[in-house]
Amino acid sequence: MMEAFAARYCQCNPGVFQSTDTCYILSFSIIMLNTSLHNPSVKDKPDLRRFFTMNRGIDHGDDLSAELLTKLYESISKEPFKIPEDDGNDLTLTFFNPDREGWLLKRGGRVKTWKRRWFILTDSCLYYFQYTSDKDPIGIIPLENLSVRPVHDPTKRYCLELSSCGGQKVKACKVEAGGLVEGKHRAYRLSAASRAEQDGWVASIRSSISKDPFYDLVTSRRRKVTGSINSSSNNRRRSTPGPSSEPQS
Ligand code: 4IP
Repeated sequence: MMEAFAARYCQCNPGVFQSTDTCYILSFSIIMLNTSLHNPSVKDKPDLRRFFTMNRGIDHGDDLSAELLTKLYESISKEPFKIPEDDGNDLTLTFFNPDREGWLLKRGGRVKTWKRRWFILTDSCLYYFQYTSDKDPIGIIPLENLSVRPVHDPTKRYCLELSSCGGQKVKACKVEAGGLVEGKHRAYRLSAASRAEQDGWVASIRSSISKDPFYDLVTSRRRKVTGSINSSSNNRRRSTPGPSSEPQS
């Protein structure tokens, strides 16, 4: 498997390594680094310098670039990679070939903290995860009847906001230890890394938003009913004589 991976990687990324063997050796080295850094039973954690030493001369006697090794080291130390277990109940296929995926900052619902989350847009839903390798999302936002627009935020750049068309709370859910709970956002505010990504997300989300005509019907009925209740209670207030006009007994 590792040989096949190395061969395919070099085919898709010509010029990165001098031979497929380099890629093959580096892949094992990355797996070892992943285990050493994230397995709690490994007490002696290698630092970047040790990772450099481990990989000395692996590119046909040459060293790989310090930039590549540093990026790999930082990426693995920030996020362990996991090999998904097949429990027969996994969503991997759902997230295969998404419409869009990438890192975004997300502002919390009640507590307005910003968290870096991995977002996947697929099947008219937006899913967010803590890590790219997580099988289960933290949250799911169905895009039906939502709208998206770029917004200005005083603290973050390249923001976009998802809100419901009728101004109600956005229907979404979160996966917590006890099971699924309802999301608490009036609007989801997200921040992208660049103007191009902001535009890309707005366009992709916009084209994934589906409209349920039944929803519009219910919203307009609800408005009508609320409107007529308000106007009849106003009328009643107007026609009810105030205390000063009450007949004197
Ligand atoms: C949390 O803040 C995180 O921002 C949550 O994001 C967010 O949930 C919470 O919003 C917010 O209170 P702290 O971690 O600082 O407590 P995440 O779940 O991605 O970690 P959302 O709904 O945005 O996922 P509320 O509304 O659940 O409080």
